[in-house]
Amino acid sequence: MPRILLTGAGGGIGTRLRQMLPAIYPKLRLSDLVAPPDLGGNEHFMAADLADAAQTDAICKDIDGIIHLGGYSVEGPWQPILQSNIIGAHNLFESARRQGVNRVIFASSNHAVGFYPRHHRIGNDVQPRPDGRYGVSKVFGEALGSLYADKYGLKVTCLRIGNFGDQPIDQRRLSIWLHPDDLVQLIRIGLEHPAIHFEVLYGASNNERSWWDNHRAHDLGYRPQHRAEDYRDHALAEQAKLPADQVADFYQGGSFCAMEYAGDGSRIWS
Ligand code: 15L
Repeated sequence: MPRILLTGAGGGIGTRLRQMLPAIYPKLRLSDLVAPPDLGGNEHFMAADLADAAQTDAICKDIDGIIHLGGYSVEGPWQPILQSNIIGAHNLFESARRQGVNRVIFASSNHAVGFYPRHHRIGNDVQPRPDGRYGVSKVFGEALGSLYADKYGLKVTCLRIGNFGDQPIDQRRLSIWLHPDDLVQLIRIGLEHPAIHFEVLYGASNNERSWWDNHRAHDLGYRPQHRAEDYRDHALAEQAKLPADQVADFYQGGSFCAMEYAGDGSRIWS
């Protein structure tokens, strides 16, 4: 029975996975900067600051597989992203190597490729086009995963997560939505599939409007159970309440692309 570490256990995705994973992986260790306030007596929690290598060593001890959600999860200032997502991701992979962890799932993001236009369908082999400092940190994490797979033999799966939740919340999310059940399916592939060496998969449900070619996930057995179009009317009604934005509406990364945007706007019409 594999011993699994879930970092970022107090975040939005982590909180949901805390409910879903124990049935599949009973030996689950949770970690975050501070314990979730509703921590149950049957849950195993270890606090850790990812920027501190001694602390990441401690949480990785006696672990077979890591689901690494921990870190700064949106666009923001450089310093916290540097500490949590750059230094923190390096510490995590390094501790995984030192402690003999076998597999790592790295929670990457659609924002690693957010500056691809929406009309451009992309696979998992395109050049990165991050849409902010957060996106750059996700590109860095994917690069670390590749290095630790090739050089040190870790089995690494990077999930470029779209938008996680029970339903798509606007038009953009109809293309990138990821239902919790489908994320669990992808996690199981990363932690259990015998063919994993280094993979980049898109964390997306069965979305008719997807901008991503996720055939590699399909080849590994991924069969998403949830359809974004089932929520189309609600998502489009929510979209109608939002102001139009030429940059955000053109690029896959949406509002992350529009933040601080001072680029060549003529590219949008070319
Ligand atoms: C992400 O990577 C963020 O963590 C999440 O909060 C959403 O903003 C999501 O991307 C998205 O693009 O909708």
